[in-house]
Amino acid sequence: MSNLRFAVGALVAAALVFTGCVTRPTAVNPDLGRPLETEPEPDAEPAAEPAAAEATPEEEDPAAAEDRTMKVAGQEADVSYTLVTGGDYGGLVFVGEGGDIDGEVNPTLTANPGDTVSITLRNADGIEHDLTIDEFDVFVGPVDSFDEELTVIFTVDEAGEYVYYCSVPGHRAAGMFGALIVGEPEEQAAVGEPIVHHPADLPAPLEGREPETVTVDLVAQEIEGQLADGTTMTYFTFNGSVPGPFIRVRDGDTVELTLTNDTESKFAHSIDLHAVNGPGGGAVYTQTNPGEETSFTFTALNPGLYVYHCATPSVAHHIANGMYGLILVEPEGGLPPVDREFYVMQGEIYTEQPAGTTGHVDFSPEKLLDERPEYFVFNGAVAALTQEDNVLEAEVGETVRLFVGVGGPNYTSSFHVIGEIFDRAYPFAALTSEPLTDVQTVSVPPGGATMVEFELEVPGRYILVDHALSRLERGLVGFLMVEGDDNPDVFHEGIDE
Ligand SMILES: [Cu+2]
Repeated sequence: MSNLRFAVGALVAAALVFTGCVTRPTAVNPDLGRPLETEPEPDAEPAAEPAAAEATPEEEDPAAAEDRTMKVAGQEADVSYTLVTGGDYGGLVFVGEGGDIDGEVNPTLTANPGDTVSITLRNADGIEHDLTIDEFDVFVGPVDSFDEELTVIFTVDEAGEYVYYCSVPGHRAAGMFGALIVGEPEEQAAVGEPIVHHPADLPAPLEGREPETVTVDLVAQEIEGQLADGTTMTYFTFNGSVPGPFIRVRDGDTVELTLTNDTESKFAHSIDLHAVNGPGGGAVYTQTNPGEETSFTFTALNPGLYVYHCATPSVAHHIANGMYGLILVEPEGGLPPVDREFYVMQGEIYTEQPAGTTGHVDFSPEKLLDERPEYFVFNGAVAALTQEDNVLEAEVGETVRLFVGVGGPNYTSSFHVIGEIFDRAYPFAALTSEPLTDVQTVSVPPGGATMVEFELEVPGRYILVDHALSRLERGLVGFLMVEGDDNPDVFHEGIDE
């Protein structure tokens, strides 16, 4: 996840929330621990009784209830931690107090198997919170008034990585979670195939050639791909990358398309190209079982920049897992020449495990239906286009064209390049309409695209974002690195005398 950290660090913004949100590992290891005598009663109505009753092992013993330090029921904890909520740090986080975790946001807590662990939770923001660890049936809280403090002691039986979090609705999602590591932390980092489609990997302009017959061969491949540092998921791809290949034809071309579904696939796949006039955009002819091949032919009648995607049910699932791309149908005479062209697509990723989990993560059908992605990505992976190998590169004085599409499946992009203005923007990728000029942000719907062009006047780093900027913190960011001489007439520090 260091890539995402890097990117966000560069922006400074909301660093705390980011840290809480995506850097903490999760493990799902049910039934590995037992609570000490305490009966956490997760179903109990928390407000009905003094909260201390929930947090101390022997509810009948007032002495134990009052002693909220290290000892509960005569037992001393082997390790003890104090976490305070929010406070000066702002935002929905736990902050460590004392010891090695002092001042750390959502600190990683550690213990050895067999230890008794004491966690004291103190309210420092006056908002209701608790601390929950599912595997150990730990629930301490609620603490809902300023300086209210509760302690829980429990035994950790088995090595593993667990998550502590606040179960107040929305608080975990907002960043109130961290890791409890029992024993030696498992090496969970997973390595998968690189699936990021390089943004400069697209065919050259057709330079006004005459219509012809074009062959397009696509292979549906299911790949264990790299989602983030240490994190992999099963992608569905066209030709092994997200997005799939950039298909470039011209108005009037006859396109002969063949779709092969890899023998290793577990799912059928297909293709719907929005550039097609005909049912399903080709999906009616291309439902393809693993190891099989289908084909169809279409004539490109409408110039424009179009999304293509898999259209095999559940279509949203196949799209979310990476099966989308762009097809450009150049108008007669081609597009005006530019110095650089780039290919960028936005998508959402829905995983069972929260963002930041390392290891293999699983697709979540529930989160897909609820439209609650864990990640937003350009070109398939977390902060993919900030990585050295995959940044967009250009030079001062050059004209840049971005082909931008949204695979989605659900979220409209407010596409923006921090530090630049689109000299020309083609809303909805309507390339035969006059462009808008001098545009800051373009709206790109799922299953839609846009084409923007701008000249670069000043060197430096420009940042591709969806200006719904919460998504940046879930992985949606890219860099355009521009080299060249400074241009103080346009941009410089300070004010001239
Ligand atoms: Cu598919």
